[in-house]
This record gives sequence, C-alpha cells and structure tokens, in this order.
Amino acid sequence: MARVLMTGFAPFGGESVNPSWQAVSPVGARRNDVAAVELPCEFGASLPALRRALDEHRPSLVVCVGQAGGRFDVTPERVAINLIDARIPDNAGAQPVDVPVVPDGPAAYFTTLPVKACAAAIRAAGVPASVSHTAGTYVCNQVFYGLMHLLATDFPGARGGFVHVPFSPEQVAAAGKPAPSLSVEKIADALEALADTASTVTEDLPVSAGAEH
Ligand code: PCA
Repeated sequence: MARVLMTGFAPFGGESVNPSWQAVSPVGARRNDVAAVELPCEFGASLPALRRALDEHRPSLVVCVGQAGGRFDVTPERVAINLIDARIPDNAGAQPVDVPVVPDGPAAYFTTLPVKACAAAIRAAGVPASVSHTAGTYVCNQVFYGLMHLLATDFPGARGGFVHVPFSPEQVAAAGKPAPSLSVEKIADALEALADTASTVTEDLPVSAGAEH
C-alpha cells in the first residue's frame, strides 16, 4: 500500500503541460509506495480533490508539487500563508483577490518536511535545489496551506509539504523565449530523493538556508 501521496497540477495559464505532473506521474508509476494524483488548477476544486486523495490513500507523507516558471532549481517550500491573491484566472475562470484559504485559520503554517535535508539530498542526486520562503499567492499556496490545515485538523501523524519545480524544456521551447528549465527526468529524480529523505529524516539539518529575499 502506498504510504506517500504525491500530487502534481494540471496545466494552467495557457501551457499545454505542467512539469509537476509530468514528473510526479512517472514516480508514481515506478514506485509502489507512491500514489500519484493530479490536482485541478482551480481554486474551487483543488482542495476537495486533495481531501479525496487523503481519504483514499491515508498516507504518512504528502508531497504536493507545482510549477514555478522562472525558477531554475527545485525548491522545497518552508511556509504557506492564509492568503489568496490570484495574478491570473484559474482554469475555471475564477480570480479571487485578497481572500483567506481558510477563514479564521492561522496566518501561516510551516512545512513539516525537513526542507534543508531535502534540498541537500536533491543536490546530492545531481539536481539543483534550494529552500524557498514563498509559495506565492495562487493555487499552489492555496493547496499547500489547505494541506497543512487538513493535516493539522483531520490527519494527525501525517507529515507534508510543498515543492515548486521549474519549467520543463518543452515548455520553454514552445514559448520560444529563453527561460530556465529542468528535464522532467531530473525533476522526477529530485522528487524521489525528497520523498526518501522526508520519509526517513525527522530532524532537519542545522545549516543555514537563509535568504535575503
Ligand atoms: N503552479 C501554480 C498553480 C499550479 C502550478 O503548477 C502556482 O504556483 O500557484
């Protein structure tokens, strides 16, 4: 039975693929301890879909993954905030501005993944990685915050967090504009290293991952 739930997102913003799902899907196919689920990029539907996946798989570890176009490395996220401020409409046409993910919820949740150890393990697997301190204010942050709230309220004992990944090369080629990218295979390797580390490491590394911005 799968003990790791890993999610990726549907394409959004005019893209025809999403590297998060492009990488999560093969990880789920090659590992029987990982259940891979694609989430809709819709404010109204993403968290109900995540809740269904949690109910179905009862994981001990949850890793949600999303695209962060423009980033050049794989970035485990440290903090989710209770704020939605959509830059563009979602796939259902909704564009909420300045609303909470969970009314009356705490301002933020920290990840319960050892993000520094995860970033180090990803780099050791040959893929660039660093800890990020913002998951944005779009559907990914909504899912990250919603995940941490669900784990805190209804799924005690499970750990979870969020990882942003760069564009895949085919997206950059299709756009015809230079942008950083990482192959889907490298992203998949990074996610496996992250899942293995998060499954076994309980104390994060006592090293700095501080950033000025
Ligand atoms: N990235 C978007 C939403 C879905 C995705 O893959 C984000 O960063 O919010």
